[in-house]
Amino acid sequence: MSRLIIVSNRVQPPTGEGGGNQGGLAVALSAALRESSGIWFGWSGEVAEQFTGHINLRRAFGVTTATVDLEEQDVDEYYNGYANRTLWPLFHYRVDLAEFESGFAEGYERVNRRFAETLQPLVEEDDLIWVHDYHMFPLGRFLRDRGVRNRMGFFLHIPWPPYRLLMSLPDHRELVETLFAYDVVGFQTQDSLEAFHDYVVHEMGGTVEEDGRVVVGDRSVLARACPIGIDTDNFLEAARSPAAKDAYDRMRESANGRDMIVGVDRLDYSKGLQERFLGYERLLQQEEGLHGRLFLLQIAPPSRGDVQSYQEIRAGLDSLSGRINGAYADAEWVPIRYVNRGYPRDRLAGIYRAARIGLVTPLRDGMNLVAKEYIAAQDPEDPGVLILSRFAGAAEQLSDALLINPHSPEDIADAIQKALAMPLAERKARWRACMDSVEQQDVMWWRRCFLSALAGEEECSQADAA
Ligand code: GDG
Repeated sequence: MSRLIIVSNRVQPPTGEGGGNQGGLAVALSAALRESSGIWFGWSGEVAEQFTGHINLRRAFGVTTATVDLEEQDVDEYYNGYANRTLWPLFHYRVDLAEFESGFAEGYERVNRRFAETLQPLVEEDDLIWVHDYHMFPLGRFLRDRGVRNRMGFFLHIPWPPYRLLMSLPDHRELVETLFAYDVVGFQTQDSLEAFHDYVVHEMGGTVEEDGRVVVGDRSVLARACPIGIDTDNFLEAARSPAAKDAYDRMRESANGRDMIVGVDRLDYSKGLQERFLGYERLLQQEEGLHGRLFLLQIAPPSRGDVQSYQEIRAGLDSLSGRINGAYADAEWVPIRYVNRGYPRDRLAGIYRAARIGLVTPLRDGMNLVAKEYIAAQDPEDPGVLILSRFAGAAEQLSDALLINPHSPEDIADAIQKALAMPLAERKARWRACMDSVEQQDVMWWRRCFLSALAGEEECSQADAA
């Protein structure tokens, strides 16, 4: 078996305690790396006065990590700039929020060159290299320029935008060209894969072959949809832990007989939090009889606080939750419990289980692991109902959830009512269908799906992934 080198912007070594407060990518990669004897390379998250290329090698819980520090200007231009103020909004269809600064693009290129320069000496002949996400599109190109001939793959965790939208990015063509340095490119969904095909066919005059290869002139790359999953076994274990049980008991006690709706999201404008609150407000307007009988617990740990649009969404949510609570709360009931902090993973599992409804309303999301975690945490004999945005990648697999349009408050309000009234038999049937997918297409399946393609084997077919 070849050694695996995983490259991602941030490297978070496994803690050995089932996850801690890690983001989706980190949770998934810790699980994927647990069985590999490879290296996880990326930014340490630390800032140095000057970039030196010094690699900090560590080994923890079976995973070797190799990290480098970046300069402040790198962090501003590459991470807060091009990655999070240009690509992230644009790829989530928020061209109105995307900022196009030439300094960002230059910083992005410079940092990717630095990563390539630092990583290259670590690469051995038979290594497989697996690069992750929108921070790193050109890394493969720069490694090739430095003579790296290994098999290399790229996986995009966020949506790939429709081609006309992508064209609003200056240098869109250069960005897409960089993908042809890889042997395999993976997307979360069929929808993203098709959008990539569209671009290549319409903008580059390329073709899509039956075996999934996308060909432009004499270059080709295998492109496929490989939806990411959660570490289901590990999550079920966390859900059975004493901490989960304790969190469950406390939530039930504090709910005091009321139905709980739960939302758990990084505080990000792509997650549709305002739309969620407005949908819930619509329900309160429509159904006075529900006042005092349910509440929404929104857990939203802040993220990317250095970026202005994130400061704005935070302020907007503070004011919206305040307005709704001000309008509807009484001395014994508050309709929204809005919490700006994270919870340990095992306690989160108990909170999911205590919720009658999981409300997941992103305006766009590559996948959305919270939807899958909510399903995994349910009691099979009395499961809650998942309400899921059709614009989350997860909707392709979890089509038995109640699928909604997050832009419509009415749709959200109706779905909550439907979920509250849903008979046990229907809840069980919908949950079982979703759980089958969460169990079968877990993070290990995803890793096999991608790596078998990267290694040139054919272990998971496109049909499996659909
Ligand atoms: C990106 C893509 C894609 C959240 N709050 C707490 C906490 N979390 C954990 C959740 C979940 C993860 O963070 C969030 O994952 P998502 O998938 O929902 O979203 P992103 O962070 O935007 O992830 C996304 C993902 O990459 C993987 O490919 O699905 O589309 O945007 O695991 O549980 N964890 C803990 N406490 C919290 O308070 N412990």
